Amino acid sequence: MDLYGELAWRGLIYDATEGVRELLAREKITAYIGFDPTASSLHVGSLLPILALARLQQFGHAPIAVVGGGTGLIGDPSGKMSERQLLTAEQVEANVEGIRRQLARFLDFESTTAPARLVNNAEWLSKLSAISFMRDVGKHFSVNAMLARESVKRRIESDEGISYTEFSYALLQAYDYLVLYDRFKCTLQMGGSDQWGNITAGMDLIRRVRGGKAYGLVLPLITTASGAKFGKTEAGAVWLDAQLTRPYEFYQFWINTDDRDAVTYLKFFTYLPPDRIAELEAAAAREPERRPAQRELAREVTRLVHGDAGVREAEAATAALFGGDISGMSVDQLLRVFPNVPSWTTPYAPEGWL
Ligand code: 545
Repeated sequence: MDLYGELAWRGLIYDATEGVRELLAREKITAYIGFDPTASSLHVGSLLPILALARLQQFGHAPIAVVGGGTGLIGDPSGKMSERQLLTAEQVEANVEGIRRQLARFLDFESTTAPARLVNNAEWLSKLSAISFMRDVGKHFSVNAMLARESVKRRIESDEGISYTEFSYALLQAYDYLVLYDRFKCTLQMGGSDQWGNITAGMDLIRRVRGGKAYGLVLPLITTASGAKFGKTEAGAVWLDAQLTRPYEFYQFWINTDDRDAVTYLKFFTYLPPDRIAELEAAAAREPERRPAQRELAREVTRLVHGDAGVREAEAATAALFGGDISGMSVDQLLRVFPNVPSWTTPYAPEGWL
């Protein structure tokens, strides 16, 4: 199987521009995905694109992760119902560091054949002058076509409208693609399906100013069988940062996957091969009450994000809590593992005291 076959089997191809399949079969390419530093950590929703970069590398292609230190100062309107609050430069800078560190975990920078790269678009965007941006980038875009874009149209029809700042966002992302095309011969941009318009804007720019051919591929946005928003619990978003979401909570999030979603998520979020996933699917059909698919899912994703130590911590805590025996755990361990487990305090009453 080549990369395209692998992604297709996993259900990861929502849409792709003409010729992507042939491109991936024909040559080893360089491809990128961007992440805006809207928070100090990535969350489980970002795992799909992160793993897409890692899978790309496993098939011998070179991945670039772009941290949007520049675009994060502007704010992408794609898929957003209302205008974003601008982040301060300090917030963005702090968030860039957190996200950089997390992305680095999933990529191999030492590979001799297809090393990964991690770049910050502030490097070039912050140097771009307004005049050259309008002349060299803006001139290639038709406002008429931009107004017709779904994410822009929706906002124009709403009472709030859209600022010129967010309206211009797609041009910055398009310019990024051009820079990466020039510097690294990057010819594929991926992202969630909300990024389609931004990605095709970059392809168009590359064609107009370099006469070059670039491609796009978008992943599905993750849905749940119950209709609830993926990646949220009552405690809020499920973060990749162990300080924000403990490995135990992270593990439990995956254990709680709906039976109807478990196999889909094994394909989305793990590197397990088709035969292993087929086994788990059969086991789940035989004895759904044991949740074999969810257990393996939880173990695999927790290992990817928090390592073997994270899996051990999560499984020990799960056994203690659900097995009913926490007597072997120290107060410190309990507090570390269960900060968000419902709890109450009660005065100490030794046995026979009342
Ligand atoms: C910036 C510069 C580029 C190319 C892309 C970007 C970012 C892009 C964007 N992407 C989303 C995002 O969310 C913030 C959370 C991450 C900390 O806004 N304009 O940055 C998400 N992206 C991953 C997927 C996405 C997308 O990071 O593409 O679809 C979610 O699955 O929403 O040159």
